[in-house]
Amino acid sequence: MTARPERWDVFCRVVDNFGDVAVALRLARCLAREHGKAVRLLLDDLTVLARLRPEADPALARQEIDGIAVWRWDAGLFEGGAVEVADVVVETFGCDTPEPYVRAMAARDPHPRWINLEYLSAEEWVEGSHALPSPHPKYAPLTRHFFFPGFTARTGGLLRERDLLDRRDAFQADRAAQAAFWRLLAGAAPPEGALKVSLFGYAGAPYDSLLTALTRHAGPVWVVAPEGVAAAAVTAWLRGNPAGERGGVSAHAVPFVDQGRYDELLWACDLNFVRGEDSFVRAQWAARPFVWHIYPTDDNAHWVKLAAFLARYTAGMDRAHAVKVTALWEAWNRGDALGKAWPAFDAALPVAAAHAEEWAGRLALQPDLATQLAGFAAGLGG
Ligand code: TRH
Repeated sequence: MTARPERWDVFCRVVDNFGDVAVALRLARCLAREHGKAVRLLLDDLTVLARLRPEADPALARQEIDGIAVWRWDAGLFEGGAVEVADVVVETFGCDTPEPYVRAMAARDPHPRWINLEYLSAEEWVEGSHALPSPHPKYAPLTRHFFFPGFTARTGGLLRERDLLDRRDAFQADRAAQAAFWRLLAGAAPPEGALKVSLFGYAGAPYDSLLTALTRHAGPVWVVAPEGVAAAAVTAWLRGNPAGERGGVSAHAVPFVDQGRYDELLWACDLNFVRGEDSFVRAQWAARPFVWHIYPTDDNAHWVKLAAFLARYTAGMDRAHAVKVTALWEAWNRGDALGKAWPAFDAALPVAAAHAEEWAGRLALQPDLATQLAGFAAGLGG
């Protein structure tokens, strides 16, 4: 008789925006599809899921998406009744597993393995904290382990579907597929030789200054901004039109696309402006130059995180180009005018493009996060 698949519960509480759900959904999908786990994803807000996966119905308390069970994590979901806990419990971004569920974990023998998946950071201290145990103060010896994504061998790696890079390479080599993608998304294909740019960021980025600076690019520019802050900025720059042309820049505010299409957008562009955590990682797998708008935090800790990633990312570049990339990223995150930083960055794009490919190739040498997490859980026994 074949053993039943190992049961994993992944908890995710939506803090803000899309990334928390995006990461949890991607992880759950990899664990189910690539590691044969029976995964239940518990989300406190299904509206974000429905944006990323339009076939999800935010009204349903339970549904199946991409081969995983998705439950709405309502308050009291685990109150007053037998709670069936999983073999492995993953709480994402410190979302705190519900107390009745923790009690049931402590009562089960053997205890489920319990892992907290942390936010991604390139800071040095992450390596020293990755995989550390923390016995529960009330239910010890029940123990939670901290699992950190990251860019080095002493971290948990990055989410990367097994077929992602092959699908990327096939799409980037297929001009017909790209033309079809552009026609579907923007109603037309970019002009031959255009610099193709995708825009996704937070309020406060200097979108208007970027679009105006792009009119100075030597050759046509094609800009696409999915629905949100960037799309509103494009429409404002086009004086109220969602699509149009100014100074050699053809700009398009387009609908928000599903996660699969968003990867294709990143693969089809020559330069991607991204934000948060998931699009930030997806842009790195696209192996194209990118600019990261980091999620700003009130304590300004995001500047330390930005600098830490830039230090790692530019370490392999010659200093002159590293300075230009850093200057544009910092200006973008500060909301500064780009009149000076953009031309220098533009001139460095060919070098940045080669570097982006080398960086993606280097990252791909690491085992992916789902594989490392499954291996880590197996190593915890139980
Ligand atoms: O939406 P975000 O700003 O989410 C952020 C991050 O998760 C950050 O770590 C967290 O601290 C903060 O929320 C609270 O950025 P992120 O992480 O890039 O998630 C956006 C997701 O949306 C990503 O998976 C890409 C996807 N996306 C689409 O699927 N279609 C689209 O059209 C666009 C623009 C994005």
